[in-house]
Amino acid sequence: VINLIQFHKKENEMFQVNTFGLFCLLVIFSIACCDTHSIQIVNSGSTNTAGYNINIAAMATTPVPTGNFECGDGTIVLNSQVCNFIKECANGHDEEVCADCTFEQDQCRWLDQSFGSFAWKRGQGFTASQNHSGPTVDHTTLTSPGYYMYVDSATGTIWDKGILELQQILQPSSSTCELEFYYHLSGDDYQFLSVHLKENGDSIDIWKQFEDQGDQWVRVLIPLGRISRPWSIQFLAESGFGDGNVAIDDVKLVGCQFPPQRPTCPDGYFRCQRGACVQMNRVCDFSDDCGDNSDEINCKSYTMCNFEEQAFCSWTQELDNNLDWELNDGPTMSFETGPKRDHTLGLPSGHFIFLESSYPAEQGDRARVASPVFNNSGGCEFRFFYHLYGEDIGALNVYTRTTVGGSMNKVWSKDYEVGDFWVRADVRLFVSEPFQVVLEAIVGKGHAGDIAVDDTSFTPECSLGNVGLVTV
Ligand SMILES: [Ca+2]
Ligand SMILES: [Ca+2]
Ligand SMILES: [Ca+2]
Ligand SMILES: [Ca+2]
Repeated sequence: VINLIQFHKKENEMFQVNTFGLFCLLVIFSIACCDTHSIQIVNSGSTNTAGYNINIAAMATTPVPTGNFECGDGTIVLNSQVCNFIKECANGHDEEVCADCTFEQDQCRWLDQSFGSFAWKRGQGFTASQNHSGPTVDHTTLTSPGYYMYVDSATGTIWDKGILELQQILQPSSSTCELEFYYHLSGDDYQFLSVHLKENGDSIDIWKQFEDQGDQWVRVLIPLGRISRPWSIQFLAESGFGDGNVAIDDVKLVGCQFPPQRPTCPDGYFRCQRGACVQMNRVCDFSDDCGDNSDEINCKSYTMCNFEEQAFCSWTQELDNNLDWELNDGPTMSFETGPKRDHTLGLPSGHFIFLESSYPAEQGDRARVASPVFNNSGGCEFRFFYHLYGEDIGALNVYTRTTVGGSMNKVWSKDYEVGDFWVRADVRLFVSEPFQVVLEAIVGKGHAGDIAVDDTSFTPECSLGNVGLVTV
């Protein structure tokens, strides 16, 4: 039985529902000038002699100016403060409408953008997959009523692309930002799932998988690091030859937030303009650790190179070796090795220096660059970001030297694959005479051994010397 109650009320005038027994209330409303009003349940309901009562009213709301976001508690923030990883709404709502989604209530801000029938859908329990290769439960609840997003190859033809895209622009992230999600990939033949980072029309794949994982949810954690421009994320599924199924669940951005404001900062910490505290060694390292970039403003006493405007800055190629470090942007020429984006910008348009390990390079070949001459006034530190991705990685070494052509002192080394992301290195230098730092990359056993470095910086305790080193 449906009781249709039609009413027309003025602003802020309440409407009362009176009923006995079990009931369900469906409110269909239309209001003139909807953006200035909201329907509100004025009280949560009570029982009296007239039955069960709920008061509903169309309440006038303060209009939200364009370019602003309503927190939902009466306060507003700028649109640019939404998903900037700093809670500006008192209720934190500006950071709750971003990428995170369990898909239990709805699809959050994730929208299917596929062109054909091979499209992402919200599903639960068994999928419609012909051989039931899809999940039977979701990941959030591990039960069949739980929801996930999926694409089924039975609905598409080979190489069809299913695109699931975040409709919310994310603001620049902190350097510890990671993307976590769970995926279910099963079927007879290749079904691809990849994750793409999108920025101003550019799109790069930051993760991909095409191997059958069986009937299980697999966790993925992708280090995103600092991304210095507004960005978004896309999941891309590609249909293979046979019947298969790709599903995702529990998407979450982890550690992307900036440090909270504090009344004072402890010793050894830098006080950001916005009142947050970051460790002193994070100052002037080409990474906005504060969230307002104030740790990257007064850097005159640091010797820094981001390989953007000034190519190699004060790094010079060494001539006593058979290869050169090269300047590059975007992906390197080889598959499954080398960075696809730099560290400074976190984007394909950013630059870095790298060793190309493909032919004609041979195993054991080395490339070296040398820093200017420094004096160490005590506590001198060399910071840089490295990228060691590929199964044939040779070695990345850091040396100090006090003469040219004499012996070198190895102060840092890595000779194995780390992964497809940038990693920070802090090297404390203990040399007391005037010295240079030498960055050396060595070719490994195959072409999948590209080695890259970006964002080098020396702290103010490394003061630039005014004479060269003795050549022996
Ligand atoms: Ca915010
Ligand atoms: Ca779920
Ligand atoms: Ca920093
Ligand atoms: Ca760079």
